[in-house]
Amino acid sequence: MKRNLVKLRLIVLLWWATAASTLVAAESQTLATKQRPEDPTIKGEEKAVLTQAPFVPPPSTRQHATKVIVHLEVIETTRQSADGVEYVFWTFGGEVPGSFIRVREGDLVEFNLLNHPTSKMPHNIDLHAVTGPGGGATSSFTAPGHRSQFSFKALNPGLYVYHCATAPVGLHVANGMYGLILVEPKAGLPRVDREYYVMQGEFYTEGRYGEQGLQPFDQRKAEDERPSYVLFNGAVGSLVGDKALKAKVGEKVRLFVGNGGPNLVSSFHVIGEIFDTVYQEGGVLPSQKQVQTTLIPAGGSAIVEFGVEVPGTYVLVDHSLFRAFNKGAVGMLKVEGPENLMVYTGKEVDAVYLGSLAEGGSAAGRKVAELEAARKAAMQKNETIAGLTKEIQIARGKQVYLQTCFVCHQTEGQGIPSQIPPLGKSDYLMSDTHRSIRAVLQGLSGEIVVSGKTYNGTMVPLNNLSDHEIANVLTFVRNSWGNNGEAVSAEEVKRIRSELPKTVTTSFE
Ligand code: HEC
Ligand SMILES: [Cu+2]
Repeated sequence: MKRNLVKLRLIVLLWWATAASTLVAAESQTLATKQRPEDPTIKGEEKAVLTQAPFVPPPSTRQHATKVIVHLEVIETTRQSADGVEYVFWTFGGEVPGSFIRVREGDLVEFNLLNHPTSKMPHNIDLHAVTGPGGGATSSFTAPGHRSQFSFKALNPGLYVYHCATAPVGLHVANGMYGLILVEPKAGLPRVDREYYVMQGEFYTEGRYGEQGLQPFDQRKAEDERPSYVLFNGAVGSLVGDKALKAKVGEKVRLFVGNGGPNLVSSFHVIGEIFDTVYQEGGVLPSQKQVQTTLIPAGGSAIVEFGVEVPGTYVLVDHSLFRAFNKGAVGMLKVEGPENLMVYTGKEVDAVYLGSLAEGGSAAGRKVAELEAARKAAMQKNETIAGLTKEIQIARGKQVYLQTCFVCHQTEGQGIPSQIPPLGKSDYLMSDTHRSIRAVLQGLSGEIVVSGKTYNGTMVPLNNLSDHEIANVLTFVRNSWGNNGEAVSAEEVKRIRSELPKTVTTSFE
């Protein structure tokens, strides 16, 4: 395996060494022989404003075409794709997705592709907005430490994907080499209050979702189209918590949504919203109104617009739901503002309907308590280790919380009055660790009293979470929003899981 890699590197090195020398030679030739004829429609020039997702450059106020100079740098970089999970991303502009480029129909785009000297691979760019062979790919093949330049006229307005097209193309795209370029129609797009950039892409790693450490690319999984991650903007949690998209009640939001693939088609949906307008496949005609879910092909895009009338958290998903809840394709839009009861009342009636799922066994609970006490005593002897482990668990647990629990218990653990109990300052949570582990493993229903208030709802079992995930998320909630408690260990969770009645645990696995 290692030896093969070395061999591959050598071949690649040789390949770009030759490619680079041809390029240098080609450049002097190109400069000598190819002269772009004067274009009377182009007035002046400007440097393109590039932004990283989720941000979008401002619309142009120009009434004429100009020469827009783009400098896009390719950087190969190791980054977190999820908490504790690293991946070597190949990027346009240092991030996944690549920088957003915005030009106007009729502009002359002078495109400069720079490949950072620390890169190991040559790269190029195929912009779907280009009319010309390879969308620019053939003119932009660039060895590490080199720059290529070519120019194109943005003839067709629309929202276009760009991506690397260097062989093996699938690998370059799978490593994150894609982004969006908007060629705005001459008349511009209708005015909105907020514009954001969201791009989906899937990742194929040797480890399963969440497996810690630096994860190598898995060619076999890529061929079989079995990704371990399906992500918005290149990382699990890139659009949740304090990184969520923001808007205010009454505003109009426009999302420029792309799909880098390399394989999957996205069923893009915002939970709790209806797209007032969709520009299907990134074209410039508002092609459909009142859409729930829009398909975005691999290597394609869509523009969606909607007004936000009701405050709250709206969740962006790929509605192929296991991708959302098990592979990372979740983002959030947080809308602030006054309640709007005319449009949405919140829950009005909460009557018991579901049969109750009993709480966990009691004899088993006692035995666990004894073992637990012994373990805790042993652990407390080494405080530094205990403290550090806890910090790490809290950080990891936050990720689990923001993916699994926040939908009900809300982002700040505040719950929903008379429906979902709070986790912040919850005596129910803090007084009995084992009970809270069982709550997650088995679910919880029937009347409970949390900090003096009675709740009678149903929490579904969440035993698809691993022992580590449950331990971490409980450690996080037991140490957030005013809570201050001991860490919960994966061993504790494992033990309790193994002692639960089998009928409950297995039916959800
Ligand atoms: C589908 C909604 C839902 C999800 C998701 C959910 N819960 Fe709950 N949770 C509830 C409801 C409802 C109750 C109250 C049950 C009752 O009334 O008997 C509850 C109760 C609890 C309690 C005990 C009461 C308290 O406030 O201390 C804990 C602890 C808890 N949940 C933790 C979690 C954790 C941790 C997660 C994520 C791993 C989670 N819940 C995910 C709905 C949910
Ligand atoms: Cu590339």
